[in-house]
Amino acid sequence: MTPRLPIHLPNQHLEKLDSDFLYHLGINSKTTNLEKYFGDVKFVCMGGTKTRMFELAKYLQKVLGLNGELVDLCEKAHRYALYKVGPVLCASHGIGMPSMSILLHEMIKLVIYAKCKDPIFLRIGTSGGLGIPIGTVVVTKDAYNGYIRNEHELAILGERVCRPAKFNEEVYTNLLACAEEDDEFATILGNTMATDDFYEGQGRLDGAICSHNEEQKMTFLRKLHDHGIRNIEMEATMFSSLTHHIGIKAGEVCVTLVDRLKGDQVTQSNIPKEVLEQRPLTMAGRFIKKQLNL
Ligand code: R2B
Ligand code: URA
Repeated sequence: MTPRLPIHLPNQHLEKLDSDFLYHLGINSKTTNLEKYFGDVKFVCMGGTKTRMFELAKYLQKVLGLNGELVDLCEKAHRYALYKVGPVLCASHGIGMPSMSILLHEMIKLVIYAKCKDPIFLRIGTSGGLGIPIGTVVVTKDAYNGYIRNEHELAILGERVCRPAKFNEEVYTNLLACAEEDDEFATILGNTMATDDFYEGQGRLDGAICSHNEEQKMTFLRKLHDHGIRNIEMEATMFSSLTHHIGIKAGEVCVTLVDRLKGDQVTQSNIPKEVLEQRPLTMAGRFIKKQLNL
């Protein structure tokens, strides 16, 4: 099959570089044989924390019948953690779009330099739900920014640049199809809002400052619900727009930790956090297994 991924990224300046130092990964494109170490990568999974990505890597070893010591390949750079399990990379991205965008730029360049064939990028995360039971897994269709627009906005050279924030239809359809009848949780397709702030940006009343009231918050949250938004997190617009712009297939699957129509504090659930956090990992495991025809 011919790879869909373009050989050249939409950045002609990269062609003039003799070597590219992926600074936050601590990897040099010239001194590391990227094709040898990463050429077989088919999936790049990203999630907020190092611990969760380690758990994902361990879980994927089980799912794929692989073993061996899991080594953080980016430990020396002291920023993100990166584990490799057969054809899957598991990387932590931190909180929010600035942090994830740095990782994403460097991971995309890494898979391009390594000549990976048509890799799929997934974000496996946590979120706040809107009118759905805590613990529901939301597969994202379209991502909305803090202005309730289906786009990602970025300041470049002092100008406002907006790009569509769309996930790949084939990926979200296949992710959704990974739900199983006897799952203890529901999996739904919905739109996701990504904000640049956990407190005021997500309409919370419990930040260190707040100048809106309960009624204004509820009006805002109901408006989001009317846009088909079922969960709120902090990365989806950047992630979907960057991958869509390049033509990389990407998807996002998140568990909800709170129902924002019922409150702001992430303490409502009597289901342990580890059980909730395992759910999107399970979905990712099933997706990868199916894609590999295992
Ligand atoms: C979900 O959880 C984090 C904030 O607590 C953030 O990274 C996100 O998107
Ligand atoms: N992550 C978020 O960004 N918001 C929530 O409400 C919960 C997790």
